[in-house]
Amino acid sequence: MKKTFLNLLKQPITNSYLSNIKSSTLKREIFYNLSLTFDTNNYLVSIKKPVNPKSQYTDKYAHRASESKTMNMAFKKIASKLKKKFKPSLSMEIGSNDGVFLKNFNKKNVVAVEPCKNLAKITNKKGYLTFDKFWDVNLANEIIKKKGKIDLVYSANTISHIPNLNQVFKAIEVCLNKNGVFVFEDPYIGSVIKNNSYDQFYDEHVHLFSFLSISNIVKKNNLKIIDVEILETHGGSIRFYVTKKDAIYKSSKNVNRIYNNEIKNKLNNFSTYKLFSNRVKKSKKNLLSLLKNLKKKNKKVISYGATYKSATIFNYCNIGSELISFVTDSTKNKQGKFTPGKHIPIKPPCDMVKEKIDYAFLGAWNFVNEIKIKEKKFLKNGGKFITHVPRVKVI
Ligand code: JHZ
Repeated sequence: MKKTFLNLLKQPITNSYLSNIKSSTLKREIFYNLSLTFDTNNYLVSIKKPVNPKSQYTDKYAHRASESKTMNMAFKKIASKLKKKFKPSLSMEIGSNDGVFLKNFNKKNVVAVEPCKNLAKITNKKGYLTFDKFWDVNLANEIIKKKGKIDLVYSANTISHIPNLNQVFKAIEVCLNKNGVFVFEDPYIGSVIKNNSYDQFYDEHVHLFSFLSISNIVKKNNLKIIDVEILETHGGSIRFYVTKKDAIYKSSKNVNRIYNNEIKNKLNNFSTYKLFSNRVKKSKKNLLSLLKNLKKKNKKVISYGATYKSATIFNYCNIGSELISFVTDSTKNKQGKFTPGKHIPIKPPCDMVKEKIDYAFLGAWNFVNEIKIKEKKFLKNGGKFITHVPRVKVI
């Protein structure tokens, strides 16, 4: 049974950065209700009524995974680890974005799946065979017909975006070699609960995974988890290593360790999610009171990183340009646009000292270390960052 534990109110599609705020443009903006459910049967956390993927993964997809140094390094590291460990002849990535992971592979030995046509064009142009379609059994069959069965499938921040998980794993079962491995990583619900990072809930994150929920779903599809890791990436992610049920691999010790940890933290218990939802309400209250106080004191506050995550915060807390003057972002195709729902202007990175900025809310709090290094001058001149994780505070 699916039980609702959190209502994050009316939310826009996060990828819909607006080019202007004319009333005719605003009329076309799509909103939906962001309610989160916990499935008492398989322990999966999901959006109650997901948005149609066709209105999300368009040919105007904005996010570029290669915009942060941290992620470039993380993808390089995992690519080299996987190549060493599994020695794949043929690899595939699902959700290849702008090729930040692919670039670590020889073009002949890897194929990619990316339904956003503007992104698929980028990697195709670079010489990586990219299928601009949604991942499903039909596509899996089309790919193996062309390239043969696959030794290594990798996917980062994509599987949690797909409503029908049974279809995902069925397609994996179809395309993997006998001893092939499927490695995927997505934000971890355990970290969201611990860090109060409720902004990990937005239209694209249809599910947030735990070990418990994924082990239930893979079992149903004749697959098994052979290893699992908890990562620092994006403020807390979980990485799974999945193979066919009869593959040669034995399960790593991490499997039991993480299972026990999740039981200890009651990730199989609805009350954990209800308590979390109370903390979210408190976080909203505290953030609004901090920003309103700063406004009273005539402080100039901006937001750093026009993240999809921050769309949830601004829309849930009702924060617009009366509290946040503008948002800065290094992604060229977000600049000059307006944030979804609350329509705050997005500008390119600026000299925060010259612009006399007093505070910057960390929309990209997951890259706090990288940003602190970049904005040394701002910090040295008395500038301060604001975060809401794990609680609302000035840092
Ligand atoms: P970042 C997107 O979410 C969408 P977002 C998606 N659904 C997902 O799962 C995650 O990515 C992985 C900018 N920036 O990665 C770049 C600076 O301006 O936290 C990005 O626009 N200066 C696929 O948007 C944004 O911040 C900087 O110094 O929540 C970061 O977005 C740095 C480091 C980043 O993901």
